Amino acid sequence: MDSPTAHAAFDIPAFLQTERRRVEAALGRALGALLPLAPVLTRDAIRQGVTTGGKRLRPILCMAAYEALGGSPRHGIEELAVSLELIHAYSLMHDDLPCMDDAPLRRGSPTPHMVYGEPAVVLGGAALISLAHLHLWRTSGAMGLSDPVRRELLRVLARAAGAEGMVGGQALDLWGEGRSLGRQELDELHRRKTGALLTASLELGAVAALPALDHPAREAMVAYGGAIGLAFQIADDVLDATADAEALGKAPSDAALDKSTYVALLGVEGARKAAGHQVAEARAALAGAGIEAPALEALADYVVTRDR
Ligand code: GRG
Repeated sequence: MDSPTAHAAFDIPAFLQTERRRVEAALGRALGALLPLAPVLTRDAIRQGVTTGGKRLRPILCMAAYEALGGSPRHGIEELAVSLELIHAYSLMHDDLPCMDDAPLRRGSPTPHMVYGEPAVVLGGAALISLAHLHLWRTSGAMGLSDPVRRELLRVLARAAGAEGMVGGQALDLWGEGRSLGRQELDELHRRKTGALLTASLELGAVAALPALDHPAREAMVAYGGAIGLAFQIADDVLDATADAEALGKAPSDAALDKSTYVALLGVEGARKAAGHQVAEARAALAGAGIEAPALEALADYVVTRDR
C-alpha cells in the first residue's frame, strides 16, 4: 500500500533490522530468566510462541517513543519493552487455539498447540501474562525508575492487556463472528483487540522517559498509538483479503472465519484510504505536540506498507 506521506530520508528497513536484533537479544535474556519459573509442561510452547518469527513491532514502538522523548538507548529500555512482546506472544498462542480462531499456521509455522498440545498452550499463555508483568516490574527497577513510575507502567500494561483492552476486544471479535458490524463497532472492537496493546507500547515508552506522569507528550503518544493501531488493523484486513495464506504465513482467513472486516465494509481501495487517513492523524498527533520523531513517522508509514 503506498502512503502519500512516505518518508524518503529515513531508512526504515535498516532501522527495523537493528531494532529487531535489539529486541531478539533482550527476549533471549528475558526467556533465560523467566522460563525456569514456568511449569516444565509449558516451556517448549512458551519458547515457540515467543521466539518463532514476528515483526517485534510493539517493543520497537516502545523503544522509539522512549528515545524520541529523550530517553537514552543505554538505559535498557529494550529489556522493559519485551514485556509487551510476552503479552503479544500469549495473545497469539491463545488466539490460535481451537476454541478461538482454530488456526494451524502462523508466521509460516505450525501453531504451538499443533506441536505441543492445547494444555501446554493454555497454561503457557496464562503463565506468560504474569511473567510479563513480573518482567516489567524487574526491568523498570533495573532502569532506576521511581516506584510511582513503575506502578504506572504496570497499570498501563495490565489495562491494555485485560478486559478493558485486548481481552475485551477479543470477546467482541468472537461475538461479531457471523454478524455484520458497522464502522463504529468495528473501530471499537479493534481499538481494544489490536489498538490497546499497540497504544500501550507508546505509552510505556513515554511514561518511562518523561519527567512527569501527566506530561502532554504522553497524551500525544497515546493519540499516535490509537491512530496507528487502527491503521495497523485496516492494513491487516487488506493483506488478509489480497495476499494468500502462504505469503502471509497464516491461516485461516477472516472470510473463512466469517468476520466483519474493513475491506468488507469499505472495499480494498476505501480501506487503503482509511488507513492513510489514520497515518495522517498519527503524524498530526506528534506534530501537534512538537515531537520530532523520524523513526515514529516512518513506523506509521510502515504499518500500512508492510507485506505481512
Ligand atoms: C484468554 C483464550 C484467551 C484469550 C485472550 C487471545 C486474546 C485474548 C486476544 C488476542 C487478540 C489478538 C490476537 C490480537 C492481535 C491482533 C493482531 C493484528 C495480531 C498480529 O500482530 P502482528 O502482525 O504479529 O504484529 P507478528 O507475527 O508480527 O508478531
